[in-house]
Amino acid sequence: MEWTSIKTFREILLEESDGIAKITINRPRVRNAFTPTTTRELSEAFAIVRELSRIRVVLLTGAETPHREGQSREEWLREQAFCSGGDMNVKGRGGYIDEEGTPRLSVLDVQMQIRRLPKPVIAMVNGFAIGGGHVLHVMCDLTIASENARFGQTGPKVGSFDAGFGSAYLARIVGQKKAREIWFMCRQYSAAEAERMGMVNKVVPYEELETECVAWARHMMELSPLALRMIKMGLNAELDGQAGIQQLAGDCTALYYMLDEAQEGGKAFLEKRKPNWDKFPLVP
Ligand code: 2NE
Repeated sequence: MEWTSIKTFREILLEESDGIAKITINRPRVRNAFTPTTTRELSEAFAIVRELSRIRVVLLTGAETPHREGQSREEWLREQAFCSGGDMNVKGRGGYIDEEGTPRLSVLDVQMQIRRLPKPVIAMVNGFAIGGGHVLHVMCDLTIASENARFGQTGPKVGSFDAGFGSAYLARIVGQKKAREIWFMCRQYSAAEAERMGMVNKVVPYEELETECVAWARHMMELSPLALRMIKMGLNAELDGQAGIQQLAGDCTALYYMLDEAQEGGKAFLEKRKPNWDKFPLVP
């Protein structure tokens, strides 16, 4: 794939190719851990891809570490990361400290953006998906992982936790017992184990990861975008209570506005007459 930059950031890359956007967390020296700068940039990137109608599917991934001299391929593969969660260097009281000294947990906003993005998001998990990085993959609609990927939570080991989507939604995917095991034991799981648990859709060799994700994206791009959007919001609504219903209902309102019946109401108001609903008989 030839990727073209959409916008330059400090800690992420935002690129596109043929209707697919790729967002890459670009801090490989720390296994792509995120700072408040990373999450602010991720939020901006997700806002940009939401607005761009030519973008139909989004990939989220982590940057590769450079190959070091004398390092075997296996050693290099073991270093790769999707995201290792919050950057412990800036974890302070009340959150991750931004450059102005304000503590933030702004990755929660990124999680919501992924959940509400009206387009499919694929987590392209190329290595460690740990802590808050694990939650990011859980939030994505689909996860495709390379064989070297490792999954797990560390929160209770390092003085943190995500009892929101990171636990509750995880439990909807892997079941309560497994979700409790993942959080209570803080172990790591292989890509094959993650696939067996149902939190990974497909596992492929490292070299094939991007090609596979692009193939899935292209397949979805042959389907009705509005149908995919409504299915995503319906699946969310079942779990998200009134906030989920609000999102699904908002999309239904947008669809309703596309009908002549909805136009008639507004027109009648402006023309100071009674609306004529008889023109729009209800189907059974
Ligand atoms: C990811 C993992 C398992 C990789 O292990 P390994 O052995 O391959 O690498 P190593 O040597 O641990 O890491 C390489 C370099 O990256 C840094 C390390 O400190 C190390 O730096 P140097 O010694 O080379 O200078 N690094 C890795 N992860 C980092 C991180 N998250 N922050 C800062 N530096 C990091 C292993 O590295 C690991 O377990 N990492 C920590 C994962 C973790 O605990 N993340 C935070 C969880 S809490 C969270 O994300 C969160 C939340 O729970 C709720 C809300 C928001 C966030």
